[in-house]
This record gives sequence, C-alpha cells and structure tokens, in this order.
Amino acid sequence: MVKAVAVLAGSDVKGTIFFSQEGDGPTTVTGSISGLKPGLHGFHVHALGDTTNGCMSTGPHFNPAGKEHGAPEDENRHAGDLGNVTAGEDGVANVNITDCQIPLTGPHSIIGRAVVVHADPDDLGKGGHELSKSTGNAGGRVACGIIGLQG
Ligand SMILES: [Cu+2]
Ligand SMILES: [Zn+2]
Repeated sequence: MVKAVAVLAGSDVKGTIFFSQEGDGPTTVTGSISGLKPGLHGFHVHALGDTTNGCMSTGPHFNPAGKEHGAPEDENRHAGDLGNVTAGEDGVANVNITDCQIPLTGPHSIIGRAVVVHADPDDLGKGGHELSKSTGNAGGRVACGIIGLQG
C-alpha cells in the first residue's frame, strides 16, 4: 500500500486530501476542503509540484498521454481530470474518488505534482467555451497543495 497526502492552502480555502493505492489497483482519493462557495468546483491533479508563484506555477492538468480535457469517466481525458467536488451550504466539500489514471508509483506517478481546486465548476470538456477542452473553464485556482509521500 502506497499512501500520499496533499495539504491544500489558499487565501480562504483549506483542506487535506489523502491518496492510497494497493499494488497496481486504482487510487482512492479522500478528504475534505473548507471555505468554498457552495456548489461545484473543478478538482484536478496539475503537472507540477511548484508553488513558487502560488497555485499558478503548478502548470496545466497532468496529461502524460497528450489527450484533451474531459470527465473522469471519459476515454479522452487528462490523467489529472478528477471532475468536480461539491461544497454544501457550509462551504465544505467531502472528497471520495476512486480513479485508475493517477498512480502513486511508476512513470506516471502523481507524487511531487499538485492538487488544485478551482473557483468554478469544471464543464468536463462539454461547455462549448474556448477553454472547455483544456481546463474545463473552471476559473481561478483557489487552493492547491503538493502531493507528497506519506508513511
Ligand atoms: Cu485544475
Ligand atoms: Zn484536464
């Protein structure tokens, strides 16, 4: 079992996201995020674990296969496309995702990359906006954290 954690920090938004993977199986993503505006927020693994310029320097969505932006269940998606998290009226989103494209070991490992939560909903590539096929038009980056190994 490999485990990892990302502590999300932003000006108003905070959270902790846990990852675990057994062997070559899917990766489980759990945790919670607070301080969000109620509703949907894009939730992605971005390519770089670089926060020297805040969340802006974490690069684009992690995309080792060179695909277009999509929904988690789509064949044509970035590996980092984890869809949306949903915040309740209290501004808290509870995360519980299982995904096969974000391993914690091997050449496409997400260790050392970043988790980013966005201001707006991810349209999952289907919004018809000029940014739909690259970012899901999810708006600003309200919090991020680097994915690091956990004991
Ligand atoms: Cu993102
Ligand atoms: Zn994407």
